[in-house]
Amino acid sequence: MATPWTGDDQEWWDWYMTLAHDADIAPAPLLPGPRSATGAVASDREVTEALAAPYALPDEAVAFFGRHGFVRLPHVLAPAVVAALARCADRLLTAAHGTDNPGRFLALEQLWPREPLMRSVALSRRLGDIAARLLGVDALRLYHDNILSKEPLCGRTPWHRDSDHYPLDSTAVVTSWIPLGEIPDAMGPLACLSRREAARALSGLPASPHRRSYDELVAARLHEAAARPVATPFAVGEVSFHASDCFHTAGPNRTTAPRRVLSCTYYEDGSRIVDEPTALSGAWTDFVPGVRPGEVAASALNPVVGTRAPAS
Ligand SMILES: O=C(O)CCC(=O)C(=O)O
Repeated sequence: MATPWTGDDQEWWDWYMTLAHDADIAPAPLLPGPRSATGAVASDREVTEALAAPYALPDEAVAFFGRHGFVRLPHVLAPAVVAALARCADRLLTAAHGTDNPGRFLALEQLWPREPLMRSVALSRRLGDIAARLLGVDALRLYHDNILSKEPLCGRTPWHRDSDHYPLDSTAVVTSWIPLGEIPDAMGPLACLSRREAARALSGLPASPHRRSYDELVAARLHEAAARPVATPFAVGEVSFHASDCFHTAGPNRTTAPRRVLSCTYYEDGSRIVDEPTALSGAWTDFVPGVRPGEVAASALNPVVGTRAPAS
């Protein structure tokens, strides 16, 4: 794993998803996906304004994140904003991959430099400030943005924590997970394990998150300890944030509709690229271009997007 990844980001995800030890799921019967939204769709200007507006983040949510390493926040986005983002994601995914991708996990990254609506999300003051307050740091930079589409029949996302993936020397790293519609159980909602449960069940794991046996071992240890992640369905507008030490997985998509989310990762300003990024860091040089191992991660593609001070 010491060798860097040489493929592109989609090739990385294609490989990564094979690390789920029970990746294959029975082909049928698939359940119908949630009913498509029929309400209003926000205009581009409305999306940008909504994503620039402050969110009233309760102190209890910050405390919950500190204790557990993740938090789910309700009503971060209005349904009309979600509908507009879902429409944009659909257009981009269809242009890149067509419409028939059973069993695949599709990822599009670094969209914000070229797509105005994706820029509203990636550079969102609302989301960036939430992330900075959750981590308790003064300023956060963007690592990358993503559209993630778990297509019908795609299996589990392997158990992992992001600190094994990002080539950053900081523990102050957080990722948003923004559903582009309702995500019922059968679609594979993100499932986060609390820090307490991870400490109880997973201490001393071998450092081999690049192997299928790692996912299997995590699942077996959790089963043995009767430790369970929070894996409940997501409502429209709800957004989850997870810290880089949060163990997480997601179930298979057993529905006829793709499970789609936007996701942005942020890190504390001043963080550096580690000395030896591994293949688990995937196409990291696309996200921090021109920055070499050991240097401060602050390229032109890593703007400061969140501060702890409440937005005025
Ligand atoms: O969407 C998924 O299934 C996995 C996402 C993930 O691992 C992450 O956002 O860190």
